[in-house]
Amino acid sequence: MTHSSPAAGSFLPVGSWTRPEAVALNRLPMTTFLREGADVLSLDGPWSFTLLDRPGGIVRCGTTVQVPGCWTMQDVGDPPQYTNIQMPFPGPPPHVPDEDPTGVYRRQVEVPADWQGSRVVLQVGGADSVLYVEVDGRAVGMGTDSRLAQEFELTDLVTPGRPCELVLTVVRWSAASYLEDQDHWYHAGLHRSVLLYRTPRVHLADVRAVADRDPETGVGQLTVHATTGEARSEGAQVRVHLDGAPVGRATARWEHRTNVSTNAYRFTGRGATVSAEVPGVEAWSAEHPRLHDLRVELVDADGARLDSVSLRVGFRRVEVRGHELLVNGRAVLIKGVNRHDHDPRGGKTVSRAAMRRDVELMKGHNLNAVRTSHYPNDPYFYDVCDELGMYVVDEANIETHAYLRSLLTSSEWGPAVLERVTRMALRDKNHPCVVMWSLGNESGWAPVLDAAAAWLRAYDPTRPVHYENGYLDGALAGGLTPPQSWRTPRRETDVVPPMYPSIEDLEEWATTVALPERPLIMCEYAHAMNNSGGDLDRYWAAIRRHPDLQGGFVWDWVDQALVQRLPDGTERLAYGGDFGDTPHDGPFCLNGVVAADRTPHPSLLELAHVVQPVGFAWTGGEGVRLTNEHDFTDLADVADVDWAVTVDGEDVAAGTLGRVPVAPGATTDVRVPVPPLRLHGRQVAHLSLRVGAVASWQTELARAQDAEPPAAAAGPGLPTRLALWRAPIDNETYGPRHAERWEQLGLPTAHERVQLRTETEGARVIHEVTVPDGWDDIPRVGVRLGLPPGVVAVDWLGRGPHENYSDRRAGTTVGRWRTAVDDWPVRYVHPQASGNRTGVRWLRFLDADDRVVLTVDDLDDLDVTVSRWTDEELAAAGHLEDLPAREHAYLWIDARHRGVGSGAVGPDVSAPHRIGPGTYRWSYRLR
Ligand code: IPT
Repeated sequence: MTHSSPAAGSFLPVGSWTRPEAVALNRLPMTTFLREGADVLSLDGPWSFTLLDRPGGIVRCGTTVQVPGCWTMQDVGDPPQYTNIQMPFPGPPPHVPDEDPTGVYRRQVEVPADWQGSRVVLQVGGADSVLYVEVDGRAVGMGTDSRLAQEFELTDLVTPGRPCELVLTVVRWSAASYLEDQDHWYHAGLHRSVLLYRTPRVHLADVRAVADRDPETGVGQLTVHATTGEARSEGAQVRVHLDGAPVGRATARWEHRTNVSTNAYRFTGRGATVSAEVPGVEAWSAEHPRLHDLRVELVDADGARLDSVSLRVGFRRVEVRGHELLVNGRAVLIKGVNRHDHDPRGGKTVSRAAMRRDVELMKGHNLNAVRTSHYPNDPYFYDVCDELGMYVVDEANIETHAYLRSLLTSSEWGPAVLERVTRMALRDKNHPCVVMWSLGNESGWAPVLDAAAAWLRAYDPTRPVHYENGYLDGALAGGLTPPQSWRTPRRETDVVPPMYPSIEDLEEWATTVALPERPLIMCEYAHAMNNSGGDLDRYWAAIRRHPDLQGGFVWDWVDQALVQRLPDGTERLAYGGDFGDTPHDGPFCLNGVVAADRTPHPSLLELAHVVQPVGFAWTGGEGVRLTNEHDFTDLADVADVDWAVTVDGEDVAAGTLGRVPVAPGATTDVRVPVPPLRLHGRQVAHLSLRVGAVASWQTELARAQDAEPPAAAAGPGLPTRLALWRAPIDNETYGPRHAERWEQLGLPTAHERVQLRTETEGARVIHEVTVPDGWDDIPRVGVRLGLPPGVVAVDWLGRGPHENYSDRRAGTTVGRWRTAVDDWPVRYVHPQASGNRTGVRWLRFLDADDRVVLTVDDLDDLDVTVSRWTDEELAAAGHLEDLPAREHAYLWIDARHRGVGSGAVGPDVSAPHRIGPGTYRWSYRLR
């Protein structure tokens, strides 16, 4: 290595960032991080920062930035860039642009005086994408892989009690970027914490704890491998305590001896292994995340303590048996989401509080699994998953999407692949939450992936291996189509993890194709781009019907919108291209079931309902069958089962069945004491059941058979206009190009050509329209009315309270709801049609004094939208702030309204939720 003077900013072996095989130099082996308290010196906070236009180039900006933090989010003149499949810069690999923003971080650091005699290590939590380290102008090392910590030993470079200068240089674009071609924002900088830590010279370098538990007998088997570091200490012992009690000890082995046969045949490596049986140990699961404290000590021959570390373990067993993934012997259903580290202000820097909130929100919405798409997430996230209970598929930071079929077949990328996979496993091995290792995403197939899978299986036989592209072999090699193409998964994956399969393909797989020895778990499905998430109920009906389907991970958890400050000082939520980033992929980064600020989207509320762990079915009369889908929890331990009867949304009776014992996986029949009902006119009665916050259900009990209620006074005759179009949702713009087709059919102006026949009978308004032949699959058949001025709130009876569509309404109930007009639509970052409500029977529009301005009733379970914006305005807007502020609002009453599907990437709206040619007739009363 060469180094320039510190004043020049950094040492960088020329061109090393452009070499795929230059993975790391002088970097320490990955271990589980075990130090805390006074042994750690945080270097988080402000650092002096210089941005160069390229490594060793000219200064573009000198300032102070926060660590951890992406410099792309700190106004230094180098914004983030969003691309999906395409690389953010031109290739071919390993070409790296000459102009290559390079950040030089500097800081005075004083190692505490009482660290004298200790070993001192620098840990850089995350550097995007290549890191170079120097201390007082002396080159220390370098390394790649933006999503794992890198450690360098500084013991001989620093003097405790005396300041030194630490310089961390980060190069933004590198050969490594080709391995990090994920669909996300490209940021740059030190996005995770930086710290120094100390250990004794003779120390515990790493601990690997395997905590197995036999689900039949409840007997735990604890095996602790402690690796000892550095110098030699004859007769030293490793001692292990579980929850404070000693469970075993073993003598540590140290160095290779001079005797060859001892070395060759007996010495298995430095350290010690302690094993112990733990009878009757409580299991860890996502439902009961029971953790135990493990303390590992290194003591010398005289019993004096040399070193001591603590960690938490959970006893559980994960295995693939036949076509099932078993956790503690149960084929758990994977109710998962894909998660990127994303914060709307921090980019890849996510606070601990935000990570905890993510897991709490997931748990609160009945989810039990996360795939860390598509790289190891922040280490704290796994601590929270251990503690709160989530099954994690831990994915290595490998995606070569733009060069999927070719890149990894070149040998120069091999070392990086092995480093990324092995270092992830070495970091996360002790987390009970990690149930599978994943080799990465969309990187084709190459022998080095087989090698990586082989390494994982040898190192850690306790977890299956997952690889998304591994199931695609039949498609890539043999030209087969799903589900036949899933039949020949490569050996590197232990599960079949298809992406965005149709329900029909899943059913066919389960009934005619399925492999007897590999579970099917969808690694991505139900692409939740803005207004999306149709047919989730049908996916889950199929999953529950077929033991060959075991759930999956929705794409994805959070909208990757970023807060952008505009020149006038206001802020907006930005997507690809908004920062002048080119190339870019526009709003394709907005696929979250929660908004960037973690407000749940209606798709999450639907998901929470369809995966709820309690099933209900009407068995006739007063009978309801309860199914307990928990794997390890009796229903009686969850909450009371409460019931309520409503008539047109008003409660008429309610009660509780108290705690109902139902064993995990079992069903039981209960009787609900429904009172006799007398219904009139068009009244409808519903029965609802609820089990705490976990699950709810509603069914229609009865409908009145009487004549219509008497007609009221004549309506105000608001101007109405035919509506056959809606502002296309992203699922209609991307994927199937309905938006274009509708434009060609002239749907936005169809009211000028297609006749709407309207009759009135007293207050009743009756519409009829004939949708011409050939107008297949249009978004709606309805009318748009202008509402009187002064309307600020809506009170209605129908499905709610949140937005719902015919293919995404399982998570709603029929009831009486109220909302502000402004809150009726959903503020998707990329404006589009939103806010539909199905099954509407009446609406009342209220002014600021709560006076009823207009009543629209006698709707026959129609689809209704209320909005201050027209479809034309929504379709023309790129961002929310492009929409006009308006006093008055519009009301759409539709005979039919198209579903949402998930067609941007995945199945389009299914047949029952499409609208075609024919004559439609619908009516309502205006008062
Ligand atoms: C798939 C990717 O794995 C994911 O990262 C994301 O890009 C998602 O789809 C789309 O939003 S790739 C796609 C080609 C199926």
